[in-house]
Amino acid sequence: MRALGPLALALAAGLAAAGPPNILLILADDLGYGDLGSYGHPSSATPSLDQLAAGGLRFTDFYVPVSLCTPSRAALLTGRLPVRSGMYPGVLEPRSSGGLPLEEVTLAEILAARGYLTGMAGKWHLGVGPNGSFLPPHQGFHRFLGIPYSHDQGPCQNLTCFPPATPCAGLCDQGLVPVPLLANLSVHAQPPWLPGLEDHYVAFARNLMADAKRQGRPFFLYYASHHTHYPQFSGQSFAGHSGRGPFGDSLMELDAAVGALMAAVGDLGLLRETLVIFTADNGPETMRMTRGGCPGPLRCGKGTTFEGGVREPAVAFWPGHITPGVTHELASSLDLLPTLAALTGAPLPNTTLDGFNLSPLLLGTGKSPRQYVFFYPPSPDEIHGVFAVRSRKYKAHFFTQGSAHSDTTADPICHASNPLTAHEPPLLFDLSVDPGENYNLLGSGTQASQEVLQALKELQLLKAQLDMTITFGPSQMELGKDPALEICCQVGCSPRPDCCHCPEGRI
Ligand code: CSN
Ligand code: MG
Repeated sequence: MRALGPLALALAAGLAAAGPPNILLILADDLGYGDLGSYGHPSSATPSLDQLAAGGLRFTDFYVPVSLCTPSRAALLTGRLPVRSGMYPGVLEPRSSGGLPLEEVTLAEILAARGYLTGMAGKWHLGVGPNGSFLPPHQGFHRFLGIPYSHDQGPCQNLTCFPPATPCAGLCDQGLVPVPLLANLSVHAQPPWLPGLEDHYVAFARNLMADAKRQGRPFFLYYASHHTHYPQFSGQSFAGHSGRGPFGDSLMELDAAVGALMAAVGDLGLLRETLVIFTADNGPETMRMTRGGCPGPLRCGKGTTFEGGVREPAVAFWPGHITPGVTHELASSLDLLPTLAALTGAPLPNTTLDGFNLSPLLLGTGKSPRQYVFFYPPSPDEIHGVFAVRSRKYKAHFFTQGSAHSDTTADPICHASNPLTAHEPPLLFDLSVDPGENYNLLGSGTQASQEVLQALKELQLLKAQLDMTITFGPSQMELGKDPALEICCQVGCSPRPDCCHCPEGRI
């Protein structure tokens, strides 16, 4: 065994004295790589997130494995590629029977086992199931306040935005129950009044942090805001105030929530004992045009395996432990579980993990152990396997497929009209000089260098190895759908779904 240096010893002693850190994991919804001021957006109002970025480690090459909500969130909470847990194809619906299998081990479960008080506020999207059996209270969270799926997965003409009585823009999914706001396993409101939603979440978060401190235990708070998903909404202080339309207003409200959470941590005197991580589930839904996000210089957006779909803003902030700066090291949302397990001393699940422990990178003692990243499409299958692989600066696309979520971008390869296409040889890009994936190094008429041919071999091998060894779990989305599974605040009422209506304050 190598002797620990004085710095490592001091650090270990400090950690031991202070106990494991609180974890505040903040997730935005459908936020693009280019949407934050700190990532170059010219007009976004994101002072709190930018402050977090300036005082923390800001990642330029942080990825999600699938650019869609349900699989991305499953990956974040389990450290496993979502095909393993059956989180495909597409997303879970309000009437889906399936969900994140209970035998999957979540971040909340390992931290609860380590003595943490665990809570989640916001969008779940990992299943409801019979009797709510897949909801957060059954997946390691002691407390839950949130909506079990996207707020457009219901008739959103029933949702009011600001000013009061103004319908939110959009029609969303018709014929379903209004979206429920749950407190643990009970309906708090159906639908909730959206302009007041973020305030509820922040109040829940404050209580959780204060209670944990009072109980002398660390907290794990998973704060999964609905911002900036379509249809955008925001409270009185934000609607019309951002200078970037309803999308900017919702981002501004998210930013203010981040500011309020950080203020709460500060008021409790816990800034140096709290690791804050911010990222998002998938890239922007450009089909919404000004109501979708911005991928910055990256190609395509949500629903694709191009960079705009899978590369996300990410910041790790922990004063006194993480040195402020910018890192170009490879990282993935899959890495959170093993990293947080290492930083907190929580037990690792006894299962195949796809994440790496990034704690050396965070603490400044080493590089990222991650050398490659795999990308699956929203509808993966074992025949095609992985669609794209990045290894160091090179990325190969073996298959591409457009997505309606990425419609209306200038580039037709992003659109739903672009069918599943095999590329042999793959499209190969050098992301260090071509993050927009515009110049195929294996295109006809392009003379590939030895280095590029070597990278090609390596990427082909990575794909072949993963495809050969990975086991797809049974699809949870194909377990069936039953309207009776839709959550209803009025048990036994009729006619459904409209009778499932319990506005805030009335129940
Ligand atoms: S997502 O967005 O949940 O953030 O991925 O709200 O792919 O069919 C995606 N979809 C509703 C959505 C449907 C969503 C889908
Ligand atoms: Mg999403």
